[in-house]
Amino acid sequence: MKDKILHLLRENEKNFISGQLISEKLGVSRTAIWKYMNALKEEGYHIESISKRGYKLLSSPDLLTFEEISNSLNTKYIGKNIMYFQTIESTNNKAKELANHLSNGTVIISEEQTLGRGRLGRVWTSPKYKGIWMSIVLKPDIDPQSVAMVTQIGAAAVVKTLSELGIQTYIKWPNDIILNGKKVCGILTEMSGEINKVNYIVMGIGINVNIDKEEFPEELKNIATSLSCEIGTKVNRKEIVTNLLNNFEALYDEIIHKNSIESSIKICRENSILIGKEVRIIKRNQEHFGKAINLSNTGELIVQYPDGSVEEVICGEVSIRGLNGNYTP
Ligand code: BT5
Repeated sequence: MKDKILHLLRENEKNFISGQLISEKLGVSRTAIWKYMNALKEEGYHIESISKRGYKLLSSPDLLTFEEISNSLNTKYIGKNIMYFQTIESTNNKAKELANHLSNGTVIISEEQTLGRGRLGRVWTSPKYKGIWMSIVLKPDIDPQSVAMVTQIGAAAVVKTLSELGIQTYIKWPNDIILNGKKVCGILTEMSGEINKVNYIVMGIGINVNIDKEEFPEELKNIATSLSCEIGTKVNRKEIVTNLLNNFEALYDEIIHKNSIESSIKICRENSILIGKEVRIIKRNQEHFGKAINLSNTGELIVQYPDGSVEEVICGEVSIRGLNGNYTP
């Protein structure tokens, strides 16, 4: 019911709509409407109410609900179904739990995660209302070997979205987005499938939007940042989510319709922090040293080793060699 009331307020934005009219349209009593209005105000909606004139929506809070996001979404299937939580253990966990019953493109989003995860079971810090913690459920008809490409599509969509807001970020292959030398976003792509069939993919994206410097746990203070920390002002999360979903669908459609991720790879190459750098790669607990020379058309990192041999690396943990010769994460 709250959603319906909000919808009516939005349709009449800048005008008053009377309690009587809302009550007739929605078939509920005026007292009930008054209660819903109070609940909306508590959620942060700024609603003016004047007796005999009714209600007027003045501003909406920066919540990531379907109502708030769907307004500016121009996708065909990504985000057409949004499951919104105030708090959750992990949006990836929830997505995996429900994936078999969810439609392609469903987005699970939460204001907070209590057990947010990175790769290999690492912890992902996800404080309430301060970031974007969401997972997209995808059901593509592609080979399981191609699933890693989805991470590159996600990374490209994040970088494109932030650059459209005037924020230049870089991709540290395969799944980190870097702003002014620190990690501002991470992507965790998981899948369920058989040898030659993908049942579903869950792509989790975490973006630090309005986290203050002091709010990061001690161990992250030197390696993590948020958009607001770097820009100096609060950033509207809704706008990022809608733009990101719009951009993601456009890039993802390419793999579905053309079996290519050319547009994403172009963005990943142009904004790579690794290409041209001396790197250390850890794969299955083994260290390899070389130079990152390019990304392949399917998103592998092309590395040249000191003996001249070249390898297309599918996954791994990469660090860059600094001026002092040390490798920083
Ligand atoms: C990642 O893993 O970067 C993937 C992060 C994915 C998070 C999203 S949020 C929505 C969805 N639901 C989930 O439960 N997860 C996904 P990895 O490359 O393994 O990096 C993890 C490392 O990043 C940690 O070990 C920390 O060092 C660091 N880290 C943790 N929280 C961070 C944060 N908020 N910002 C920047 N770095 C962080």
